[in-house]
Amino acid sequence: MPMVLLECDKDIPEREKHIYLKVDGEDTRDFLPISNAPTIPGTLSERGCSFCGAKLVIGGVLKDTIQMIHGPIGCAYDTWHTKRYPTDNGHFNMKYVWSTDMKESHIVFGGEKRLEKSCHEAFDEMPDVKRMIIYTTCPTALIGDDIKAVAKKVMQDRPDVDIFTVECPGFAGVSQSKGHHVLNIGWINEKVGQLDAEITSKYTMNFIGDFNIGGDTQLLQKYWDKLGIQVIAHFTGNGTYDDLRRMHKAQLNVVNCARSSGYIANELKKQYGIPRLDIDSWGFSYMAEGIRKICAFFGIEEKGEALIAEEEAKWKPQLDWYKERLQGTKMAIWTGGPRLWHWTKSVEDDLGVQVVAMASKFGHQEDFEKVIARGQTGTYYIDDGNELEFFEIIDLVRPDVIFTGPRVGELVKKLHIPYVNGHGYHNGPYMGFEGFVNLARDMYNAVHNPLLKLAATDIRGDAAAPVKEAAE
Ligand code: CFM
Repeated sequence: MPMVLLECDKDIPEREKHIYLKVDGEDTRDFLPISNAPTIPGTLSERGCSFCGAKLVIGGVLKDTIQMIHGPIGCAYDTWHTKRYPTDNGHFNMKYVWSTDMKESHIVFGGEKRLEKSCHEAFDEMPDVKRMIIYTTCPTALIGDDIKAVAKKVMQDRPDVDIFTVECPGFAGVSQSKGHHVLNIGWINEKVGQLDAEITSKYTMNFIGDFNIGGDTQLLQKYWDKLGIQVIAHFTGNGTYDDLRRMHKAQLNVVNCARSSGYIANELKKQYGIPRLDIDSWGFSYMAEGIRKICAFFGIEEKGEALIAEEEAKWKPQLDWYKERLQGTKMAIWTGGPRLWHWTKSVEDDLGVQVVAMASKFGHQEDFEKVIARGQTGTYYIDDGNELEFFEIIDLVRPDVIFTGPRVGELVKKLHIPYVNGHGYHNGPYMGFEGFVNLARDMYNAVHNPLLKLAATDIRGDAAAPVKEAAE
């Protein structure tokens, strides 16, 4: 029976439908874990809210845009400085946060005036910045503040600015996934098609679903430059607001994160007839396959082969050094969703690593279909996992390293299991050829860190004695 009821879940047996163990001979189509469903009361979810999916994941990556969060100050805190998406203009996006700082009286009497004032204050304070995204949050959505009307008024008062609004309060959906969707659809319908693009190459594309985590976008950009492909817009790594208004000008949409950004690629196809091509950007085999697919589209296969050969010659020896030493390492991946299917086979093929457990916070059915197809038998696949389940799974599969966020990572460290930041990376970038060597290096450093043994030493009682004696 591939669905698993863990010991810790006996009081919330509904969790059984969310945990799957891949076994030989089962047809996965009959046993897909439930996903993208409301969190079951009683389980302590690791999910983020829908506002976070729009602001922290997609909009906040832009390098030239004021991110105005219309809500209490707390809504701004966790969307500031907690993500690592650098930019080539001095990381403007990571240095500042803007909030209307709503207090009780504003909730009672309405916050539109306050929002209008805050918009002007922000533009006055930063006269070089002319673009803004305004987000609603739970309280301002509940009191019905009309942020679109405020944005319109501010744009009338300041003809040189442009403002986009995202009406996706935290409660809008079951997880951050809803925020991705709202931002994607709002942007294509309200902003794409507004500006013309200067075309400098015969080959043009948008790169969709790269958020420049640890410099991923900038690393891959070197490949596109070498291939002579002009990237009209990055959605949204190291991207600008205005480039995203030009997305309709590209010949091809290349999608990395299908979960957060597949929606806009689909709409670009529907509304503008631009084809969509999905690739995996992590791992040597996948990256080479992605470059081949893109080059085949443009008819520049030879250039693609030359680039792959050059990169492999440069980085493969280092990858192989790590592969030799990481063979058989047992890894768990507990992130949002897509990285499960992007990584499970690439670490297996390129590093000889075995993935033994995977947990997704907000993946949909299609993400589980992909990951279960690519993953191994004997592996656990969990939707919306919680802390107790993580501990129990650790006992069952004994991973050597866990790729997850700092929240869960700090917990597993106490069990003397090393973690690598699977969201923001330890020392990225991780995409592309060079990036995958970085990932291998961080995994190697984590698994072989001698401090782990020291941390596991029980210093109560006799074990502490020699140190004490030596000090005397
Ligand atoms: Fe896409 Fe992302 Fe991810 Fe994501 Fe995320 Fe992320 Fe993630 Mo953290 S856009 S779905 S909402 S690849 S922030 S950069 S790492 S959970 S698997």
